[in-house]
Amino acid sequence: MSVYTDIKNLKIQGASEIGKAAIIDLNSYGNHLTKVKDKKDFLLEVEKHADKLKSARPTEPMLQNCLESIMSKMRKTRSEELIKLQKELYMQSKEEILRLKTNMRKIIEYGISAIPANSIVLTHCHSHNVVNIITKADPVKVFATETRPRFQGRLTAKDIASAGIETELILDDEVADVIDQVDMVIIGADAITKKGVVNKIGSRMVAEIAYDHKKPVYVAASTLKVIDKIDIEVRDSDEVWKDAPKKVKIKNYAFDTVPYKHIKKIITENGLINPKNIKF
Ligand code: RUB
Repeated sequence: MSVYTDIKNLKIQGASEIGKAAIIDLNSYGNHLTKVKDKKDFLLEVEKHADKLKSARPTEPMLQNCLESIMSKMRKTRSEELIKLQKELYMQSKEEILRLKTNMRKIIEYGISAIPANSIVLTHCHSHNVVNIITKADPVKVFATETRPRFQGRLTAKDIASAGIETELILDDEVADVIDQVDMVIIGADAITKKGVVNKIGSRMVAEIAYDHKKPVYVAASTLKVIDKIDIEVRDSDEVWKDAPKKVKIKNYAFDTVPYKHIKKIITENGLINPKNIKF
């Protein structure tokens, strides 16, 4: 299986992991090219591979931004020989990975400061930023939604329980029933857009319920996810109901948009930001 297929099939999931896996794969692809004629040929092949990786999840700005950042530098390279071009691709990929790691480390630090001692936290889906924050902040209890239809919430529950934190997996439909028990909601993001934060389908419902019950909603995300707007990914209806009767229509949106009204702060690598201050 290729990294492209693993991203497309959600074997690799979560914006940050997708970005990281794509960068590593782009570097590996370029470094295994032996039969290219010249510099132009090398750059063309690498660009084609970057485009293929981007198309695995076209609505993931972090994936697009990371690969674009590498390619924009590669296009300007003065290196001519294959070995030097490959070295440069390696250096640019390494730099991009370091940027992702540094951003996540800072998001974790700021995120920990947003979770008061003895808190009960609710989260939705599986965000690597959120899991890292929660496991280090060590709240007294975490509610994790199961996150239909692909159940990424099970990954979250598993990670948090393994860190020794009391964890309760709940049905997505159960959020309203437990919200009064929680102190705060913290979710990740796939995109930070002008209209709001785009994250796993159901995030909007979770945020609206929290808002109605006066519980703060925090979003943990790198500013590498900032983009004017994106189309919401529509996935195969089989994920929802495999042998559904033909007359039953199913629209399987992967994400929804949480309006800023429902978000208290966005935890970024630059600190806790008021959504109004995001620069597009
Ligand atoms: C995962 C999801 C995560 C964000 C943020 O969706 O919505 O909350 O990607 O993740 P999917 P991270 O499973 O469809 O990829 O904090 O890891 O970047």
